[in-house]
Amino acid sequence: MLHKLRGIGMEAVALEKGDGVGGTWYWNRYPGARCDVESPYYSYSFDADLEQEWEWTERYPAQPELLRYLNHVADRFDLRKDISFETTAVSAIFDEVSDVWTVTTVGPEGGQVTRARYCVMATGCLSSARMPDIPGLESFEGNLLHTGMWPHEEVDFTGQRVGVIGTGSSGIQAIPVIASQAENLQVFQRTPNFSVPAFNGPIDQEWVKGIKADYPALRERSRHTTMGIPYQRRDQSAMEVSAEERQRIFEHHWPKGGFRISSCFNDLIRNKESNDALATFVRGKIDEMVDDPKIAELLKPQDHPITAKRICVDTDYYATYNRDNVDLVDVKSDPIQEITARGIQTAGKHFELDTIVVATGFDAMTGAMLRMDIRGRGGASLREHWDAGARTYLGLAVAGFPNMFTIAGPGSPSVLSNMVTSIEQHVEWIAEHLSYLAERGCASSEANTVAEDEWVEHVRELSEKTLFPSANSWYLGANVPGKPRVFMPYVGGVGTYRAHCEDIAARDYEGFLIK
Ligand code: N01
Repeated sequence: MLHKLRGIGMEAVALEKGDGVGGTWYWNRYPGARCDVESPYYSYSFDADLEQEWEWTERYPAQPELLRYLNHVADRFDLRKDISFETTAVSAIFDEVSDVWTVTTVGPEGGQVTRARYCVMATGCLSSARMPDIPGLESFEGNLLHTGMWPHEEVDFTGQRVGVIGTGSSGIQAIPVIASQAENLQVFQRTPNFSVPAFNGPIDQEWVKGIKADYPALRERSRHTTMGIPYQRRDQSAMEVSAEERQRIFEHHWPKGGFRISSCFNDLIRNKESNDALATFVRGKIDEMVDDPKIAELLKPQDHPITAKRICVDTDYYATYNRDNVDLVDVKSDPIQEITARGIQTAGKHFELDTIVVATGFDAMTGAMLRMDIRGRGGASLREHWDAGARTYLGLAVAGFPNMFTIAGPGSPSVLSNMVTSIEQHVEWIAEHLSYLAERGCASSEANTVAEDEWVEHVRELSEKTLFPSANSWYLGANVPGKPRVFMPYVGGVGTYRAHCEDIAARDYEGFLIK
């Protein structure tokens, strides 16, 4: 966004809480942290030289490599000089008379104030890490680590008794690596998740060569897909083929790794029968990978449709339970009661631990913005506006909050997609919109309430045509006690969404009040 704003001749400053760039890849330094989108696709497309010159080493990039890439981008485009690091925004207040935002920050120099006509919230969807509400958490005398706030120094688990709480993507990635170091690992699982192997490895140079030769076309294709990744989705229902053919197709896609399995039919997230077929197939794979049938049973999700929570992409996750130093503790039947000075107390047992790794996730999609006191027209607060669930127009703007734009905000495909594709689309759309305002000498743009209401309704209606809302996921806010249950991402796909945004722009930003 900063680079793009400079490109359209605007002056911009970025406020960043961390002491370096990288966002997700700056904070999530836990062992095994890795992207679930293949590296050549999980990269910026805005600069042809950058995409040609950067060399990825692994098919799925690990956190250190992604952080190197993002630092490289920051240096290459000389971004740091306009980034204020270690600067946490605590409030953003809009002044209706001057049409200017005042952002108050705290940083090493104490409190400061930044004034700007436009305020772009690039605050992230999974950037507000949540500690679980378990009594006694602060009394633990060992090492307590959250995957989303991982220390910068290397953590060595050698010789340690380690407990991991949580088996979402973060836990599933960290568990095999911790197990390979620790003396003993206890995994505290409340709800199993579906995970598929990445089949990661060193990147195939021939494959990359092909991609680099065809980058413009591949990028363009990605922009019009459902997920923002240029996979070909089979245009057929899983129920249109015989059971044998279905099995053959699932088997064919499985070794391709990661999300490719969810592209093998076109109705897996819409048709319960098709979804059940894939879920049964993956449960069968868990049986094949886990030696102890009782453990395999505990690891099989039964409570939600597959892909209704973001499917996890792992390396050796299920096989880790075949190790002698790893135990699975089913905290659904034996709930965690408290954390003690020396470990974890469940209803039935006390587990002595040196380190507890908390992989319990985030206050997703709205958490980072709602931590700030954001006030729009008439001093109205965003917390109140979103009291019954996030409301946006296009996931890009909020009625009553003029000149504020959100990147990958609720109501846009964001977390259901390749984030880089979605982020770039929002950056381009916002920059074009700001250029449009500048060309016309306008000082203010605001989503109107009717357009926002209609978009919120459209996002809800679309989600209800799918199986997504039937899972207790963070997409719905279900992981945060008291958070309103509203399905936040737009399920219509990156391509359809982009066309819609472009159409709104072509119609002189219909739904926006511009003056
Ligand atoms: O968090 P989660 P995450 N006691 O919310 C459990 C992205 N990501 O950090 O379901 C016991 O998914 C909770 O159990 P339950 C990706 O989009 C991507 O793992 O509430 N357990 C669940 O098992 C992902 O979806 C990558 O019963 C408790 C876990 O903690 C998103 O980030 C890698 C508990 C939380 O799972 C979030 O993933 C990592 C308690 N009190 C993350 N409270 C890539 O691969 C919670 N849990 C790119």
